[in-house]
Amino acid sequence: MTKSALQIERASYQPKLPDALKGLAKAVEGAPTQSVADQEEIKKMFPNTYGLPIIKFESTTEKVEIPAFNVGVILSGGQAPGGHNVICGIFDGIKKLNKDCHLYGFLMGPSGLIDHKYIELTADVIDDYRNTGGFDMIGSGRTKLEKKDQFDSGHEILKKLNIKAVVIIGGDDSNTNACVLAEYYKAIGTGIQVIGCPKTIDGDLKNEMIETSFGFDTATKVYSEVIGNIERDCNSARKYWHFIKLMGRSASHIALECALQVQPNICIISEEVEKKNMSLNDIVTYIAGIVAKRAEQGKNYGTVLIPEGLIEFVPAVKRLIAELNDFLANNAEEFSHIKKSHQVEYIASKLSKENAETYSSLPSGVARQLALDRDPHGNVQVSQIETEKLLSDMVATKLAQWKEEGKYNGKFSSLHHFFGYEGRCAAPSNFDADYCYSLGVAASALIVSGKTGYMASVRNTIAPAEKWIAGGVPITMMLNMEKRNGEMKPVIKKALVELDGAPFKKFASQREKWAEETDYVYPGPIQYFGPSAVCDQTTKTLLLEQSK
Ligand code: FBP
Repeated sequence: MTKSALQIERASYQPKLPDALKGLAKAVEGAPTQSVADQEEIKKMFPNTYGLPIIKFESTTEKVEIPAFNVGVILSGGQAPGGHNVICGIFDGIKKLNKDCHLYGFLMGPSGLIDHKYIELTADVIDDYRNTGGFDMIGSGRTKLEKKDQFDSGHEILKKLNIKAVVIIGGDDSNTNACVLAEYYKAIGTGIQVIGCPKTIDGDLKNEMIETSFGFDTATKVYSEVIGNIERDCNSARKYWHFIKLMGRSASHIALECALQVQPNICIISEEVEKKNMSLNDIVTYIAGIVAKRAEQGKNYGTVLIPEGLIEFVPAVKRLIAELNDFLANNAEEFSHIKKSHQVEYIASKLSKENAETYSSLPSGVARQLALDRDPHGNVQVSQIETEKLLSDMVATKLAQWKEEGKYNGKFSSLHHFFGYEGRCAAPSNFDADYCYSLGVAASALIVSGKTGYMASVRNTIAPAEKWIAGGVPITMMLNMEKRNGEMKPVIKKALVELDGAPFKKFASQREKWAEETDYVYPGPIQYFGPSAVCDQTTKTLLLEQSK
């Protein structure tokens, strides 16, 4: 493998660990837990893994002989910076307990477990990937682990490789699957443990016990760097409005974090759009209003941040998507025979009157995109919907109308960007490198403590790493019932932006000033070497949320 100078230097970076994980750790159990909602139903579905206590690790000097054991690991879903360090943490964690332990990586996501595709992760492999971005060590995939025959096929290979525990590194959907698998393996008495790890750049896998998902820190730093560069270009040329869509699926955490970092003229937050029951036209009027105001000051330029899931949060579109999801789930066979050119018309003819009207009012490109295949977890593939173009076209039309009415006399020229894939495989920031490595070591400690159905957790993350609190949280604690592919299912509750939370409040208190003045901030690239104040800073979201 040919390596860049940064990769070579970075390979020797020793991630920081919480004190409790530096030597030997013992698991201290807290009080029993409950799911966030639908307790009775979830308890019934998870009789073996419901109500487990929270685990906190404390360092111990008590040395116990641990017989060698084997572990399997899976990377699941979208890439997020730091995934390799979780695997390195698991490897170092189990080798510290017994040097004869082995680690196996299942290839290309959960399908590797089902299809028995794996490699052994030896020290040579691991050392090549320390502190690197990407998931290319073993690849990732979005196969949904949900059926008994998949679990049984997985069990066969786990038994054959004498694997004691499997670690699933994934987002809310993948950790939901980890929970279901843990319950199944416990129920049939396999003795195989399943541990989850909180991954996703989207930042929407968080709750009282999981402060942040890994990858959010690095990805938002990469996006903020490039948005900052665009802002500087914008403020130099002074002739374009830049419409920038940002990844993040449903939640607007990425857009909000970037807004806090770069202070754009406009940032739309989907959760606010929903709360205020805004229509697409209301959003367009809001943006056009700011464009017009800046034009009065001779500023025919600016930056607009748009979360990729926005369209799903416009209440009328949300109602439409809910009906569309049910319709597509129940009529997949019939729909597959409809010619592409007739699909929009066909769908409109099957929907309720209100939703058919909303559907027909959407530009045909967006209407077609909403009818596209869902991902294996039933999600609309929002990264493929070009909201940034849709909005800038609608703003241009509105401004042209205002011009005719004599309400606006500026120039409007727009450029479009979509930042998402650019940030998912970046070399992890110090925060993500440390956090991920700690999660991996915590996962190995959960395994040796005999736990299953737990997500590795590291808390107190705005303190220096040695003061971080490592442990495990029962995944059933995060579950609630939601409709997926037309059926009610137990799933991890997605964390959306809270409008009464500190990050949104901070943004809301500043946005009018940022809209009219030009007060851009240029964060620059992630720094891997240098003063801690520059290299170890975490996200503004985490700082604001945790500095209560
Ligand atoms: P995860 O939820 O699996 O972490 O994926 C995050 C994400 O990057 C979303 O922000 C985006 O909408 C989606 O993946 C894109 O999916 P794909 O990689 O399949 O194109």
